[in-house]
Amino acid sequence: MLIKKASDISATEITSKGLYLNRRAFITAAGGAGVAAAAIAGFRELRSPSEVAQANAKIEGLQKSSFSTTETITPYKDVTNYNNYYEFSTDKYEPAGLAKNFKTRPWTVNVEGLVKKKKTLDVDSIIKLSSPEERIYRHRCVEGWSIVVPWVGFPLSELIKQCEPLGNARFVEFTTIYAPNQMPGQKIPVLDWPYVEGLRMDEAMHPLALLCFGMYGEALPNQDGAPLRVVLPWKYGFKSAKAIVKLRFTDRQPVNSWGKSAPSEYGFYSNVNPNVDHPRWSQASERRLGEFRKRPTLMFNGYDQVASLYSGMDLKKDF
Ligand SMILES: Nc1nc2c(c(=O)[nH]1)N[C@H]1C(S)=C(S)[C@@H](COP(=O)(O)O)O[C@H]1N2
Ligand SMILES: [Mo]
Repeated sequence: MLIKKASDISATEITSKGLYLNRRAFITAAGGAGVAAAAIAGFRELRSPSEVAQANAKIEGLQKSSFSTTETITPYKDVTNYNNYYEFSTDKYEPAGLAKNFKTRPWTVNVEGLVKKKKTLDVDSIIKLSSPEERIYRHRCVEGWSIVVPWVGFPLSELIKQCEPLGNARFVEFTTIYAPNQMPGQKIPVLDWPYVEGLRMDEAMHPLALLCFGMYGEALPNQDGAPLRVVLPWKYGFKSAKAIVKLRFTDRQPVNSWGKSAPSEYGFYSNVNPNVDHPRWSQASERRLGEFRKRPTLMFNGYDQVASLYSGMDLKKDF
């Protein structure tokens, strides 16, 4: 992963935050009391799958989450124009343009490995499994920048339960689509494609782990991982794989793409940890997109709820 200069990141926070607030006002006005009532009753009011497939389609009936931070949300413009998505490009400004025509429908997700029954799920049936929530999470990239994003999705555990993993499944592995004709970065061997990530089962089942298909009240933009990604706010960003086509349950720790390419730099756990530096840079502080000052990085990115998952582990060794 490359390091960007501070001057590479724009800082037009005020304008874009206004834009975000307007979006919110629009969503509320459009939804009205019906949506609020539906949210209370626990119904989801997603639009039809074909509409959700369209970038910028509004997702209605969003439930608020007690896991959300109240910190200032990063401007939509920054979150959608500064992306790590090596399948498209190693230049963070390029995925927004290069992913414009990426095909996210039809889309299926294969469920393999240690499960009761292997199956193929359509992404739109996955999206309908549970009520969509808005989760405003901090997200910390291993390279030292952070963002605050109102993701849309539901707990990853809901999907895992549907997969019916066997008792000996200890890990879940996520694989991203391999489509070099659509993803120019996959023609370059920067990583061993397709992109693979993994979690221990108890991490994947933790209520903070989000299966994500939207952001800012809308369907996920292609450059942010449409149609389906995971979001793991206590881990460095690269653990949150985009454009997932496969879930494989296994009894062995998966070999993830970044760990394979540079094992001394990117560990399997990759929990945000200000006390364990990357071999080439400090992880003690971070810069939020849209800001100039540095802020201290927090253990588990401030998500202390996950600490018990790692009790008894040496997080300097299992970094
Ligand atoms: N398939 C895939 N998923 C990926 C990546 C990638 O290159 N390919 N980059 C990761 C990294 S390093 C980060 S920081 C986040 C960035 O997510 P965002 O662009 O939505 O902010 O996506 C992660 N998921
Ligand atoms: Mo990252």
